[in-house]
Amino acid sequence: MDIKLVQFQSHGDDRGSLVSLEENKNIPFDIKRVYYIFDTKDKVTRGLHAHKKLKQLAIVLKGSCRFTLDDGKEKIELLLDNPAQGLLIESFIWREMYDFSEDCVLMVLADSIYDENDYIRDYEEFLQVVNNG
Ligand code: T46
Repeated sequence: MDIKLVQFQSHGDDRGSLVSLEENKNIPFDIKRVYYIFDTKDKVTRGLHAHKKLKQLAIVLKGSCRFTLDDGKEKIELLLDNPAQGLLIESFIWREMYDFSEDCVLMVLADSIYDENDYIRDYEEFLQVVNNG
């Protein structure tokens, strides 16, 4: 599946920790957009879509949440709970995010500005596209 967990270097000392993100270095694309999800209510599932072109990298800055990732052939479940770790998600991966802790702050770096036409929000349509080209 076209996803990857990226481990960032954490610069730690007796004051605490610092992670630096640089486009086309530890972030493998031009960063065109940053958004973050927080204050997520109990039992909420977000996502429920795939992207046609968009590449993104998700980092949980605080707290934790779970991702289910699905390329139409297999499904992977992941817990994100480490701010020094990023989840790289390529296009044509169906994603669902759930089990957000109350304090979860999920930041996402994207390689393109927001475009609703890039979303596939219907799971049957997603399966058709990935399985029949
Ligand atoms: C993704 C997952 C991980 C904007 O106006 N600009 C933006 O950049 C984004 C991302 C969203 N919006 C608006 C569109 C909706 O009215 O914010 C509202 C909530 O967006 P959405 O329902 O798409 O949020 P999620 O959490 O289901 O999905 C988001 C991203 O949209 C998506 O690309 O991969 O996070």
